[in-house]
Formats: sequence, structure tokens, C-alpha cells
Amino acid sequence: MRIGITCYPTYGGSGVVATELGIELAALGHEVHFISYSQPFRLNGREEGIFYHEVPVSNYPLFEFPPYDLALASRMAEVAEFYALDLLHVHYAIPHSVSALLARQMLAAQGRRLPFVTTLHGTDITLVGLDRSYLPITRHAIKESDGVTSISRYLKEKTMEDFKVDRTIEVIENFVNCDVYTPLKDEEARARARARLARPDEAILMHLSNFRPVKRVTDAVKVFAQVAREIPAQLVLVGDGPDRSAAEWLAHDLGIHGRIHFLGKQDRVNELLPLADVLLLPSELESFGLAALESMACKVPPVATRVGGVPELVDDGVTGLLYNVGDVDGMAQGVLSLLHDRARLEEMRCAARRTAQQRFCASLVVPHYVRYYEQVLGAAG
Ligand code: GMT
Repeated sequence: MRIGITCYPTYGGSGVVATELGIELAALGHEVHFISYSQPFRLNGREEGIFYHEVPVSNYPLFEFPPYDLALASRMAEVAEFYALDLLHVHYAIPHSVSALLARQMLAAQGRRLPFVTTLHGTDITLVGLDRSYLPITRHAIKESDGVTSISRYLKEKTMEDFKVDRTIEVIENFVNCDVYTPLKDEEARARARARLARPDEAILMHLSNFRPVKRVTDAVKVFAQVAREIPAQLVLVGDGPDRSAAEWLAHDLGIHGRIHFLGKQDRVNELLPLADVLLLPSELESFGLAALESMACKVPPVATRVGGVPELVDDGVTGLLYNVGDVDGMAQGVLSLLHDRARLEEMRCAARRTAQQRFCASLVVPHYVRYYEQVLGAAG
């Protein structure tokens, strides 16, 4: 198949899923065309079977708000025509599904079919889509999509309820490449890499996100402060975003700044995650929680909040620990209980990796997308 993929190319779970999907599809022999305003950050531009088409956005002075969605629709239609695309797959409904709808109409006017699949990732439904100014058009584009997938059962139900859509939505959960996200098997190599972040007697807690308010990064700092009071430990914060400065101030105020590594945005998180003992994911909401899956694949159990789609991924007490939003004391006690009971931690580490391999491996989930594309193409034919 020749597939056009559109996503947000910057740091964030939906862009990661879209990019990894493109890479896996190309490895299966499909031709993949990314259409976006910049190259997705995990693509290096040299992958076989993957092409990148930039969307130029005019900044003519009249445009206080450059119309990216229109430029995207034009580029989608052009790429579909020039490269004979079979379908478009857009990640994150706003505005990508609306642009795809326009591109489909443009090609239909020339007698060509261009079905499109929309994958819902979370905040396109839970936050942005419910803003009155976006709701009607997002709802329309979801209804008009040739196929709609959602990354968890939670998000499917939420979409049907909040958007009052009664169309079918296929749940295709997020995935991880278990060969890339993998524990470091060589204990000596792991110890050497950990030494850059912590002394041998110190535990490593890690948090990975885009530091938006919904991630509650300051809760991760508060949890760490309690843990660090009891045992030697370091906190590694991976990512950047609006709440970074709040987290830094809090670390200073609590007197633990020297034990926190703010690494900023990192490209190869698969090399960092295996160094941690636990991952902290104290989010207000996660429709899935890709960071938790990536860490599980690296044999690192998440200590997370019981929100959205997270319980579909993390089995509380077996592959990680779950708490109510804001339960900083509970999360800190949970981390301490694991770090004090190394046998239990090891059991949980193994169970986390096993779940990633048995349920969420790219080799299991990507064929589900391929079957879904075939179904959509068949139905639209
Ligand atoms: O949360 C965001 O800011 C948007 C989005 C993204 O692009 O990272 O995250 C959502 O999609 C991820 C990938 O499918 C999910 O793992 C996240 O749980 C989801 N975020 C929320 O629901 C808050």
C-alpha cells in the first residue's frame, strides 16, 4: 500500500506512535509518505520506503494566523495525486482530520478516491475537542472519516459519549518495538551507564513527558522528595515544556535540586529508560500513557495514576503501581516499598517486560493497522 501519514512532528506521544508506525509499515514493504510542517523527530530521513513532504505555510502579513490546515489539505491532495496514495492516516484529530476531509473532497472532484483514517490520541478529544470552538468541526471530521481508531477503550467510550458519535471506532492500542525498547542485558554495561546519573548505592527514579500541566511534573518532584528523605536516590527528568521552570523552582525550594537531573528533550529515550528503577507518571489524565509502555518494555515498572487508559496497560500490583491523582504520599510509599523489597521489584520488572512483549509489541499491533487499512479500502471501494 502507499500510505500518507500526518502527525505532529514534535515531541509527544501521538507523533511518536505515528512515526514508529510509519517505520514499521515501511519495514513490512509498504510505501510511507509523511506529510507535515517539519520532519518527525524520530525520522532520520534515510529509512528505505519512507518519504517526507514538508507543508510550506505562508506568513503573508495579512495572516495573523497562518492557515496551516489549508496548506496541509493542499499538500495532502498533491502528494496523494503525485504518488498515487491509497489512503491517508492522520494522527490527532485537530486539525489533521479536517485537512484530510478537504483533501478527499478535492480528489473526489477529479474522480479519484482518497479514503482517510483518523487515530484519536487523547487531548484531541478530552481537552481540545471539547472546546466549543473546535467541537463541531472535529465531530464532523470524525463522523466523516472512512475509519477511526482509538488508542484505548477508555478513549473510544469517551469519544462516543462526549462527541455523541455512534459510528464504529476500532481500538488499536499503542505499541512499542520491543527490540529497540529493551532492558540492558549486560549488568556491567548498565552499571557503567547508571554511574553517569547516580552512585551504585542510589536508586534512580525517572519521569518522561512533555512537561505540560496535565503531566503534573511537580508531583514527580514531590514524590521524589519523600523518597530521597528515606533512601539514597536520584531523579532523572526527561523532556521539556511549560512546567519545567515550576519543577525547577520546587526542587530548589525543597532543597533537592542537586539530586535531580533535568536532561531536557532527548532523542534516544530507549537508552535512558533501562537505567531507571521505577518510572513516575503522576498525570492528571492519560488516554494511554505511552511513556509507561516504553518503560515497561525496558523492564522498568511505572508508578502512575489510575486515570484514563492507564489501567488498560498497567496491572496494579503486578506490572506497576496505580494511585489516585495527587496522591503524592501514596506514590512515595509505593516507590519505597518496591525499593525496599528487591525481590518484589524484580518480579514486577519481569512482569512489566512480559506484558509489553505479549500484548503491545509492534509485531502484534502493526498488522492490526494493516488489516484495518484493508478493511477501509475494501469498504470505500
Ligand atoms: O497529551 C498530549 O499532550 C497529546 C498526546 C501526544 O501527542 O502526546 O498524548 C496523547 O497521546 C499519547 C499517544 O497515543 C498517549 O500515550 C497519551 O496518553 C495521550 N495524552 C493524554 O491523553 C493526556
